[in-house]
This record gives sequence, C-alpha cells and structure tokens, in this order.
Amino acid sequence: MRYGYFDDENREYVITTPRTPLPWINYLGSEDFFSLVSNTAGGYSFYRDAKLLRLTRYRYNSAPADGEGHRFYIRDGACVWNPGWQPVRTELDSYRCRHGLGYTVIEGAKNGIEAKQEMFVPLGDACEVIRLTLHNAGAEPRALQLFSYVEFCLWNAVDDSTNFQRNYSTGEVEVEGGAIYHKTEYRERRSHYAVFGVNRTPDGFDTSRDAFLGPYRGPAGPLAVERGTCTGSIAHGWAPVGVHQLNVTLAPGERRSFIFVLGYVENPPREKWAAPGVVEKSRARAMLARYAADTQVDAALAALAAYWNGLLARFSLRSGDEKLDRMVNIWHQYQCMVTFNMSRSASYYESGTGRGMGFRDSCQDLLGFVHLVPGRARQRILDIAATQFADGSSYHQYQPLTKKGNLDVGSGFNDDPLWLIACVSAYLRETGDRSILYEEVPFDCREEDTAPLMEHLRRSLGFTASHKGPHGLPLIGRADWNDCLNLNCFSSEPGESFQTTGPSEGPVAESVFIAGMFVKYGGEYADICAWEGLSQEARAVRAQVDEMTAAILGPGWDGAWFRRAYDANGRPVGSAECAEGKIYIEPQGMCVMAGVGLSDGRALQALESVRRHLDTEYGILLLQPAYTQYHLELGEISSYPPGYKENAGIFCHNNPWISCAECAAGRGGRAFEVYRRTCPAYLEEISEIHRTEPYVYSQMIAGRDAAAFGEAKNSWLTGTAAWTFVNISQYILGIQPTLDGLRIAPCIPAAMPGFTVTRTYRGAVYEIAVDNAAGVEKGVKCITADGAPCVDGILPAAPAGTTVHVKVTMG
Ligand code: BGC
Ligand code: IFM
Repeated sequence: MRYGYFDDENREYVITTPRTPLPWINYLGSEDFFSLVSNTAGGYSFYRDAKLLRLTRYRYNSAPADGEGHRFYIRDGACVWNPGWQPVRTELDSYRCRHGLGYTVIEGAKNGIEAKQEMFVPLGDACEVIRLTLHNAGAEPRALQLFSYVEFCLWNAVDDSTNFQRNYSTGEVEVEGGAIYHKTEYRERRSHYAVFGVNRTPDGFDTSRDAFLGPYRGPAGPLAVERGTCTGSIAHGWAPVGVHQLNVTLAPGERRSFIFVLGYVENPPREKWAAPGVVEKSRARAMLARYAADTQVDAALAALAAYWNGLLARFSLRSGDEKLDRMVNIWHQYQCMVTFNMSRSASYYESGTGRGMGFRDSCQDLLGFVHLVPGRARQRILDIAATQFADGSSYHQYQPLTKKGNLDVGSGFNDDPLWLIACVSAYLRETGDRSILYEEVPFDCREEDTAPLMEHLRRSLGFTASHKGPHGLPLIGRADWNDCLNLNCFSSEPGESFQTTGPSEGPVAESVFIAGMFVKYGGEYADICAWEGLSQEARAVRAQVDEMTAAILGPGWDGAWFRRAYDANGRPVGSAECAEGKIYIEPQGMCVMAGVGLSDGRALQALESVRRHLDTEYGILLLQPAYTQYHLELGEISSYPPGYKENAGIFCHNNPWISCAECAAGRGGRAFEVYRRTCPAYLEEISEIHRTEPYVYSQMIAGRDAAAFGEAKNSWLTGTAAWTFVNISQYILGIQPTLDGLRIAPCIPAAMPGFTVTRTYRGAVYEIAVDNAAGVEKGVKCITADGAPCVDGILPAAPAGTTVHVKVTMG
C-alpha cells in the first residue's frame, strides 16, 4: 500500500494522506539553521547544534505523536482546522504534502478555503521562512482568522526538558509589531535570541502558552483560537510561545499570503550594547525585511532550487529503470547531504540531545558526500582528524559547536582510526587535492601538538598494527563498527552501560571485521604513499596488509565464511561452533570488499553462505541464528530481542557491503538484487509494512525473528545513505574515482542493456555511455574518451570546464 507517490520531475515525494504509518519527515536547511518538518507540519528548529541551540520544543515519545511543530490554525466560524491536519485533526476536504529538496509544502482545504504552507530555510540565512497562502475558492466572501503557533525551547534542549525548577522562571519575550522576540538567556548572557515575525501588523498575539491554550488544554484546542482572539500575553517564565493572530477577509477567488520568519540572531558583543533584558534588534529587523514580500520569498526559493540543481547535476544517471534513476539522481544524494549535516544528532529517532558527531559515522558520511561539495568535505576531515589522539586512537564522538572530543563517551572503539583513512582516501580520489595531506592538524585539539594530516593517517594504521591480539587479529576494544558487540565486558552491573571504560575492559578480544578494514584501508593508504612517492613506506604497509590477510584466512576463516571475532576468552564469535550467532554479515562484506579470498574461492564461498543463512525478502540479516539468550561475554548485542537492531535485524548499513562484495566477485545480478531489496523506492508498495519514509533509508528493518518482520525504524540518519551511494555509483555502475583519474568498471545485471551517467569530476564533465549489448555482468571490452581509446581503463582528469564524451563497451 502507498501513501503518496514520487514526482520525479519536481524531485518531490507527494504524500496524499496525513495518516501515514509514522510521521514522514523532511529536513530544511543547508548549513547552520535546520528544521525538521513532518507531513503534518510537526517538527522543530535549531541553529547548528540540536542540543544547545534549540529554537523550538519537540516532545519525543508522546501521544498523540508529533505534537509540536510549525503550526497554523484557521478559524472559520465554529470550524477550526490546520492545513497539515495536526494538531486539531479536523477532517480536511483535501490534503497534500510535498517534500522536496530543502523545502516542504503542505496544502489543506476545508469548506472552500485552501491553505498552502510553504516552508524552507533560505541559503545563507539563519531562519526558516513559512509562507502561508489562503485562497477563497468559493463564490462568497469569507471572514477568517489565522493563528500561528510555535513553542520556544529555552535553548538547551536537555535542560529545557529536565530543569523545571529553574526554567519556569527564566522565560522572557518582547513584542514589537509583527515580531515576537524570544530572549530567554541560557546562562549565556543573551548572546543570542530567536525572533518569530510576520510581514504585517497582526491583529493580536500571545507569548504565554498558558494564556493561548487556556488551562488544562493542549495544542489540539487552544482557547484563544476557540474564542477567536488572542490575549496579548507577555510571558514571564513558564512556557514562552509565539502566536500571531491575523484577521482575514477574502473576496471570492481572492488569494492572500502571509510570510512568517522564525530566525536565530546573535547579539553584538555585550559590552557594546545595552543592559540586561535588552536585545539588539537591528539584525532581526533586517532578517525579517529580507522576506517581507512574495517576490523575495520566490527569489529565495529559486536560489534554493538552483543550488540543488547544481549539486545533483554532479552525478546523474539515465538507466531506463525509473526507480533506480530517482534514487540515484535525487534521494540517495539528498540523504547523503542530510547525514553529512546531521551526523546522528537530530531526527525523529535521534533526539538531538544525545550524540554529537560520530567519528566513525562522520567519516563514512563523507564517502557519499565528497562529490557534492568537496570543500566542505575537506573542512570536515580536518575537524575530525583534530580530535584524534597522538597514539592514533580517537574519541568516538565530538561536539559540533566546540569541535572537541566528547569526554563522556571517550575512546576505545578500535575501528574508528581506520575510517579516517577511508574518508581521506575518498577525498583524494575525488579531488586529487594532495595539499590536504600536508595540512597541520592538532592531536586531541591541542594546538601545541600538531602533525600533517598524512601523519594522522600513518598513526591510524599504526594503532591497528600495534594493537593485535593472540590470533594476530586487531584488538576490538570497546566495540568495532558493531557498537553492541562488547567482547571485553565481563562485569556490568544491572543498569550500567555495556560501553563504559574501566577495569572490566579486557585487552584481548579481537575483530575480524577490523582486520578486513585494515586490509582495505591499509591498501588504500599504501596507494596514497605510492602516489606521494613514499615507495618504501608503501611496500612496508603492503607487507603488513599481507600479514593481516593471512591472519584473516587463518584464524579468521571458519570453513565456509569469515568469523566475526574472538571474545576475551579466546572463543570464536560468528562460527559454526557457536550455538547462536554462527554467522555475521559484517566480515563477509568487508573482507571480500578488501579482496580477501577472491583468488582462492573463499570470497565466493562466504558470499554463498550469506545467501544461504542471512538472506530474506526484505534484506540481509546481520547475523543468524539470533541470540535468544543473554551472553555476558558478548555484551549489548544479545540484550536486544531476536530480530531487532544488531541482534539479527536487517541492518541496512551493511547490506551495501555485500552488494559491493558481490561486485568485487563480479556478480552484477546478485549485487543489484541486494541493492534493490532494501532500496526505499522499491519498497514503496509495501509502505504499510515498512512504515518509514519510502524515499530514504532507515537504519534497521526488523528481521525474520521479529514479530514485525519487515518493519523499518530509525529513518534518515544512517551510514546506509553514504554506503549505498558508494555501492551504486562506484561498484554497480562502476564509475570509480581513483588517485589517477576515473576508472569505469560496471558490474550490472546481464539483462541491463546499458546506461549513461553525467559525472562532474575534478571540474570536468564526463558524459559516460555504457553499452551492454553483450549482456555480461562484468568486464569492459573497450573505452574511448572523445573517440580516442583509453588503454589502461583509467580516464585521466580532463581540464576543468571541459566535457569528455566516454563510450564504454562491456563484454
Ligand atoms: C544501539 C546501536 C547504536 C549505539 C550507539 C546502541 O544502543 O543499539 O544501534 O549504534 O547504541 O552508541
Ligand atoms: O556502526 C554503528 C553506528 O556508528 C551507529 N549506529 C549503529 C551502527 C552499528 O552498531
């Protein structure tokens, strides 16, 4: 069952009922100011940091769901309704929500009045613009009232939802014409404030939630709306809100727009201006003035559209499969941008208050983002690398505002350092910008201890190489990619996190997955060394990689697949000899991607084992059999109910690894099948089972062992986005950036007749036409660039600004 449809021409997903199985959301914002907005106009806004600079409130976990948002009430006599249905939930005569690239438009109609709510964050400005247009589609004049409603958050979202003894006394506002200033300070001495304005003098306002809603009422039935008049309240403490009342008469056929702006503004340094209680409003006034007229809003929307056109033109596919084209050309890349911006901080599943930027997560996000805005990728790499410790290990997370390592979580996830090599390698292959390797980057953000980025990579590799266990495999530390595989935990007390550092951490558990990473990214590091003329170092690293490969093929091999790990007692994890958790997906994907076992048939054997033991109609399970018992020696993984999350859920993130591995093994049909099975557009028809948005990936789909097999959770912020784009663009379509140029090596279903891709690479445009009349899955017979044969299969970077016509004949 579907709840909408894709409009590829406009690059939108159009939702046709407000009653989606779960809120289906979109992200507004490109750089600093962000809003989450659902198909019923729920959501919230923040500036840069969803925890510390939260503009509006959102209550997770409440019923009814999705209660707070970017709300408008239309009062039409006794009938009160919202264009997005919530929170009043008056049945609408028509409803439509269009989620587009950086904007959302919700249209609702009731009794001949049509309302259109357009929301976006303009480029280069710290605000959300909402244009609300009312249209009288009937033959009679109509007198209505429009009320806006946002509930301010007192900046620090954690404190806001916990520290009531303080917060009930701190709220402060000011009203000036159409502008409502939320100027509560959060111990920062009013260095910033929020403004919620409308482009005309309103007929009323409220800033006290209690006054607007009325006693014992909620947003589904505000008293002020019921009465048709705001109270003019000025909040002192309690819950400050922003409400405008606009009385509107519309002649038959008349259309009127109202432009609202919710903005974040920083005051000039305090000593230069006034006393406590005063905010400096000129910047806010200027901001409101930038969106006071429809022409200004139209221009800002056009600029946003042009920005996205420019970005998406950098990689575009015509394959003849409309689902594939729409995912590659629109939604995969869009999700890559969102994960780059958000890391794992703010979604409808991530509260924005928990994690900062993940070291591992952000490194992987870059893999799918680097082709879009290489300059921002460069800065992100330098920020991440600056949190690395001098011994090569790293903080697991860092704070987006301070860019400092997160002390609460600390370090010890031993895969982290190698992801730094992964993203730097991707950046170099994309841009050829070797200067980044010579940037001086601090260790642990200490300016007195810096080294060139290349040295950071060296230490990343050195950390793994110097932390091996009894089987010659890398020590896992607190966990590797699988956060819940905590093999060094023996003595957690009830209620304690499994991931704490401390004496319970044993030193010996080993990870075959990290070993696979070492082979893959060690190999890429050796390539970088060779590219930089460090041939001796390249040789030495290759020798270490060979040693690691031998360890994988030795104690890391189980007989029909790669083992997952060794626990702290030296027992294998992910082995036929285990009662549960005999086979895991991660080492099969990573080791084969790294090339391990390709020459002796073991890679294919591992992939066949995946097919045999882990395949389901909704994707590949993380492990089998699911843990039904709690295993102290394995940690959090066995605490999940069977079929959920890391305990045998379909973790979308590592499905593309298998698809990439299938490409490495040359099986394009199977690679595409693995891609297709978890790909949202192909699941649209089963939205009632899948339940999350059909235009983006979710982190997890419940596995075969779960009651709700096929139900997805945790949409949007997942490494699946980046890895899927890497998989489809570089492995399946085979357009591979290398240090020396673009290599074309597709691995597609034999029945796919060919495709064309337009790809911007190092400033030049490549028009690549792949012909598979031969009906093969892999293999290139010849490549020509502008008619000239390309002998070694790599197209050297063409001068920026030129266009290269590439013909690829498979066979
Ligand atoms: C979740 C994992 C997640 C981890 C993050 C765990 O509770 O199950 O999926 O990676 O928290 O720290
Ligand atoms: O690898 C992690 C990721 O960093 C956060 N989400 C879950 C993944 C698997 O545990």
